Amino acid sequence: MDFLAQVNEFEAAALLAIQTAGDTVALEQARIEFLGAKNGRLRDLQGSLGQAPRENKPLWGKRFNEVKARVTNAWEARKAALAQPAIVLGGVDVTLPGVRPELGRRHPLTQTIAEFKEIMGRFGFTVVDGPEIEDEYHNFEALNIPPDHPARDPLDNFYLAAAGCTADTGPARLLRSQTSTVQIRIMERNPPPIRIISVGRVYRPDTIDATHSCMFHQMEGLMVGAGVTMAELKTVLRLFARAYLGHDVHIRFRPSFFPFTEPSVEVDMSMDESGEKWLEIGGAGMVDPNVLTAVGYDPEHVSGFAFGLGVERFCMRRHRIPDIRLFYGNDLRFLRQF
Ligand code: FA5
Repeated sequence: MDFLAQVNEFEAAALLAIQTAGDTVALEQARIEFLGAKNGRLRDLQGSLGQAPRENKPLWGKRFNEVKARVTNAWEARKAALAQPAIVLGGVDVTLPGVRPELGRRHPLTQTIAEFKEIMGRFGFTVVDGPEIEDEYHNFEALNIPPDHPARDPLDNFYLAAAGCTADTGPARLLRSQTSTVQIRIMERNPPPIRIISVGRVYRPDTIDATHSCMFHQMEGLMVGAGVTMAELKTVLRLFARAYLGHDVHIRFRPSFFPFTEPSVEVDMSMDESGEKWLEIGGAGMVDPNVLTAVGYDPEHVSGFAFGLGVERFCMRRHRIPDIRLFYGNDLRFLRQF
């Protein structure tokens, strides 16, 4: 644990012990443990501070002094309070300190999603939402994925088997496997021009590893209008990646295939400066004319681009998070760092 994290932990533990000390004996124990001149934890921290790299000393020292003053004051205040006779009202000792509620914070992915929306908002994209439970028409058919396509294999999707929703008893439903479903829902209901993003959960029975989860988030982008080109797609993705990850990130495009875009690309981001380590962050391309026709647009008059990016992977690169599973483990030692 780094020094500042240790100081934070010390502060929380010391204040809790002092404020909940019910009598002078417990308070003295807390003093010895946390503020004791011989083996107290504050003294240990002071020792670590002494060995800190020079450039960290001003910031760490300031924080150390702040915490030292706060804990010492809390101890003095508690000592004074314990010296007062207890005031018992209706069986409750009103001089006892309350239990301070712990402040929560937003999950790193929630923070990332908010930032994605803010960046894309600056580029003129409006945020829209779509359902997580989808029908086959929006998840596949309208995206030019025919019934015999391997992407529709039940083993590669989470089909819902609730009564009334199975293949035998009614229209099949599934947890959406991509946010591209939202493209269709938006174009069905709105005439061009369109410039939207949609961020949300998607589900796939992928084998879980450091970069794959069976539930993850994608950001879908769609821009349709007269004369929209691939050059604009590449510019938007590059500007977005730089806005979120900084100017040293490199983006590369590899030819690929998606049934609903033509031409299609896969997008990778550089993971370090070596130019050798890349991670796939999304798929993209020019919306296939068949898809435009299916939603009632005229591909002779409008064109568009679409992209779908993996949200977790961006956040992992920004914060150097080595494993996607950390997002979903609910380990407070991880979550407290954001
Ligand atoms: C798609 O999902 C397409 N819908 C993207 C697209 C949109 C193409 C619009 C064209 C037009 P793909 O399956 O490659 O593509 O997933 C996109 C990104 O989601 C991947 O690059 C990766 O960053 C992320 N991703 C995919 N599977 C997982 C997983 N199991 N865990 C975490 N992230 C994943």
